[in-house]
Amino acid sequence: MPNAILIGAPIDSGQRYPGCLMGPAAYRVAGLAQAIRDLGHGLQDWGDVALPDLKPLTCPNPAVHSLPETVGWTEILADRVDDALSQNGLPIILGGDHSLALGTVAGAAAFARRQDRPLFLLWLDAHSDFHTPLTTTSGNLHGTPVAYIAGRDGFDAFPPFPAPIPPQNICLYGIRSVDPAEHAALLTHDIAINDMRVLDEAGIVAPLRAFLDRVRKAGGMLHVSLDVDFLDPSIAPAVGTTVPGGTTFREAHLVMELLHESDLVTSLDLVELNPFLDERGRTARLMVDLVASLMGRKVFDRPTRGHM
Ligand code: EXY
Ligand code: MN
Ligand code: MN
Ligand code: MN
Repeated sequence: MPNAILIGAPIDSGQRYPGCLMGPAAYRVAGLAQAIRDLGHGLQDWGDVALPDLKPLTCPNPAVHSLPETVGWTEILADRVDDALSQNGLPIILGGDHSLALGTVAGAAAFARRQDRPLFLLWLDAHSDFHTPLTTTSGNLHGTPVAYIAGRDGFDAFPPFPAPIPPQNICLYGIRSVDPAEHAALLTHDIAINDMRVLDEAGIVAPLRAFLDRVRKAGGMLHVSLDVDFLDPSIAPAVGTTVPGGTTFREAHLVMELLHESDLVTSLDLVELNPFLDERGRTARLMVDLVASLMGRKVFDRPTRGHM
């Protein structure tokens, strides 16, 4: 595995519940860097990204707020993630709300295009985040990254997405909250929608393995975007957008273990942690443990399973 590169993204402008900007500090306090080093990986911490000067930008949808900030974060994070990948690193972005993925995936897409490799996206989230700035009713741009990444219209204020990810290369996993406009748009895109109904029936493993097999066969890069609300609120309360019925502790660890065994992950977002809503740091610590599983922590080291 390449060296991990931590990139702090202290962002809470993509939604209205203050506190996500404390996320990068919480991950550092919870020992993320040491947990990764303890697994034998090299690690650099590039510190927190600073918001560049803002451009005056407006949106036809009056509900949208914080557009100049969100575009600023998008530009700087795209650059940082591209830089980290160009240095042969594994960028791990410490959010910050999910609007940061507008930039991080753009950076991964720019790098993948130069490498002439397809980029795949695994979106671990309660939400589909498939609004555009024109369809969002909350005006919270953390609900829009998947639409930007898939090349939907409505992002005129943003840099053109470097190479939109074909819908077939996008996998939504764990979703259980989709707004009507998102639902209508998803029906016209061939995105793999593994909502909780699918995972309840098929189990947590088979749909993920099928997606990972496609990434491997294509020689693809894989960006994973892990939203705290992917997890059930009973184990991960520190998020402003809790939705009941999320993944359990064991299911979430199994997802991370499968991702490690696949050896396919090339960049990772940790988003929506709001330490102000946490209970004695338990959500931050759980997220650190999940990253450790993704980076190879095991209870018992057995030979790698045949097909992984
Ligand atoms: N769909 C809702 C909205 O657009 O406001 C909720 C979005 C929540 C997004 C969180 C980050 O995953
Ligand atoms: Mn650069
Ligand atoms: Mn999200
Ligand atoms: Mn979410």
